[in-house]
Amino acid sequence: MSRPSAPPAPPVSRAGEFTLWGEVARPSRLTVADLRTGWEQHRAEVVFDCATAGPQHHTFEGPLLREVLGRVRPDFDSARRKERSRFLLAVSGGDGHHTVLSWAEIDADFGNAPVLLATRMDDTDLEAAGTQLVVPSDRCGARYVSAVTGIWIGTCRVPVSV
Ligand SMILES: Nc1nc2c(c(=O)[nH]1)N[C@H]1C(S)=C(S)[C@@H](COP(=O)(O)O)O[C@H]1N2
Ligand SMILES: [Mo]
Repeated sequence: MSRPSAPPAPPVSRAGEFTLWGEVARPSRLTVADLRTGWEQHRAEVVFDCATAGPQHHTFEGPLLREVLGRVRPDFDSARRKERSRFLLAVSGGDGHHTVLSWAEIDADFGNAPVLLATRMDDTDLEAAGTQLVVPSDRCGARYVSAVTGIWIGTCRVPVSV
């Protein structure tokens, strides 16, 4: 039986830089400085639970993920909600930790989750460490991927019954 293939690892990035790529019109490389200057900054005070360290309290600042992704132009007709609802996002950290979101989770017409790409955590600018995914609607910390190196956007193959 053939299994759907995972996206290949994103191209290697310099420290603090990450790649936006996949089924998009304009694949891009961005730094935390780009994130800070190119988009409106939002603030999120969050608590998430870590299985090993317990509850973690942080204040993050950064642009909304959906606004950043708008700039790379995913390969969908943005007026069509059904088309948008097919897209997935795979977010990778430099240490190999990776997770997925659906486009619909962050889309204002669906889940409308205010997911951020952080430029700052508490009193620390993230220029050197790299951006961090902030998912305020998650109870658990696993998707708060730090030192992000790549965000892949695309659709998965549809299983077809024979
Ligand atoms: N790159 C990367 N990000 C990661 C992880 C990881 O192993 N690698 N662990 C996640 C988990 S399980 C939790 S609970 C939080 C912990 O965040 P903290 O160290 O800021 O408290 O980071 C998340 N982000
Ligand atoms: Mo965790």
